[in-house]
Amino acid sequence: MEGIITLKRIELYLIDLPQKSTFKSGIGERKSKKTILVKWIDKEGRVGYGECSCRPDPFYSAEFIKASLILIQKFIIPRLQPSQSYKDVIHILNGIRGWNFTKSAVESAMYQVLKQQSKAKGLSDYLNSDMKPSVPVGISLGIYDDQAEMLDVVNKSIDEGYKRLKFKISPYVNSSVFESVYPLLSERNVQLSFDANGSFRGSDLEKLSHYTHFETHVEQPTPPDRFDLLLEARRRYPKLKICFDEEVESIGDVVKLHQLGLLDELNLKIGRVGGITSSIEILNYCKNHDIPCWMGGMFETGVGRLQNLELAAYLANAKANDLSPSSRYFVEDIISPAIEMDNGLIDVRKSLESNILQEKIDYYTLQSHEYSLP
Ligand code: OSB
Ligand code: MG
Repeated sequence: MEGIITLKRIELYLIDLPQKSTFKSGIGERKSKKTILVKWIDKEGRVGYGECSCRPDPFYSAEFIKASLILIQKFIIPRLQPSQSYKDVIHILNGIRGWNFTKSAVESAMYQVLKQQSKAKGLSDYLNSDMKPSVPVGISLGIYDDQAEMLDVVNKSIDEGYKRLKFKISPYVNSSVFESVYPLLSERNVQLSFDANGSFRGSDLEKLSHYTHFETHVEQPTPPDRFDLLLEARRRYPKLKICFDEEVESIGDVVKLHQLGLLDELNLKIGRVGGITSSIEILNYCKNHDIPCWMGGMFETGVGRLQNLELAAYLANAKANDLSPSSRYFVEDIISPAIEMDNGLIDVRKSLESNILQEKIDYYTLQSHEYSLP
């Protein structure tokens, strides 16, 4: 990304957006989405929003919402200038080790401003591809204690047109519950996949192998730093297909896992890899090496979701992205119109014309802060 960016004011919002229902995974339960919004206002009055989509606790990544707020206040804002190049800001952000979701929120806010400048190049220049008119959507489903309830959700999701159903799993989930789901999906040409969120350890590899029956990927089977367990699992169960999530935080992680022969597929989350610039580098690497890649999600509000959608629009071969419509998550979203899905597809142009509603942000704000530059 290139260009000069001015900065007049930064506003930070900690908001709490009520969810429609509770979501349970191997990580925990959640009933609402706490998130930080970064609002970048330049000297011309252009406005850009970015979302920090990490969790409110350190159970998915080391970052958590309230700490992100402190990082931005203490270590990012004091280093920003009234005028600087996009690359200068990336350099400042890269000087901070870790904190990818937080850095990504700042980059997205700045990127949304850059996009409004007439000389700015578009993503198609950086990704060497054209924007697709629509993107296919998959749904990420929590762990259900009740099988009848799960089947109900499965049937509903199929009827809504989702292209993929992704089930959260752990060593405590009995893989046989999916035997009845599998035919329902293949009958309707819907893809099945699993997400273990790193829950399988060395003694669970045999249990992990049960998922090879379903001829699909398991996302993040083992804890993020245990590629040794994956090499062992791969040796024992050659049919195991691995998709990475938590373990990939940078281009270096992608190259390492690819060179180890483990990277069958990548779930790319912009926040997890530290922002748009890093995502572009990773997407180009995946394209050059024929590694299937799709956009993941963190149950973002509309602000983060629009950013995910914008990148997803350049993934020519993704079968499904974790990009459910707003109505799946929230009682009401903070963008208008809300993101809608039609038969498993999201209309890119229409959605990207959505407006971010400051009055809704204010309504759901728990805390806000404002910083003006000279
Ligand atoms: O593992 O992909 C994950 C949400 C929060 C933390 C981790 C994950 C997820 C999802 C959400 O699966 C997918 C979505 O936003 O629809
Ligand atoms: Mg995942």
